[in-house]
Amino acid sequence: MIEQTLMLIKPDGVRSNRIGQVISRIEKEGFRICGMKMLRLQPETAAEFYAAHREKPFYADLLTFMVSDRIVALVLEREEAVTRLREVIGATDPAEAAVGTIRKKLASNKQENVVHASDSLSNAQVETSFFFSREELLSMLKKSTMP
Ligand code: FUP
Repeated sequence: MIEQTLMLIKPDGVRSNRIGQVISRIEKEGFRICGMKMLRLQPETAAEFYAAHREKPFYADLLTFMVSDRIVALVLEREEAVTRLREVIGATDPAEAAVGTIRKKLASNKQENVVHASDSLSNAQVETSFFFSREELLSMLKKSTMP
């Protein structure tokens, strides 16, 4: 099934000039970029985005990191996009990530791990709405039906 998913290039990826490298890799993997924007997360937005981790010991540090610089948000489309993007980015901890994955190649540690990718289709929809308006989402859907 053709799906759309959300990817973030995190502050460490932006700071280390890896935006192009990450985008080049995902394009080579057959993802089509439906939407893309650079922004700096507001603390309240970061807190909501990672609300599922509120009780975790790393939560406060994670929020500080996520607002420390700009991020790039992308909506990506392809067959089985959610599962395939998770495979391409690799495990949370770069030490455990498979060879050839983005995190294995570029991530520093479990927190500064370059990219985020939605872990389910329903989360992809919720997470996309953090960054893209209804009008932007509609224009992405229209484009996706074009040849
Ligand atoms: P992932 O889905 O691979 O991004 O990983 P999780 O949903 O488990 O974690 C979300 C984010 O929490 C990670 F991207 C980075 C951060 N994290 C830490 O900072 N420390 C940890 O020990 C685990 C996760």
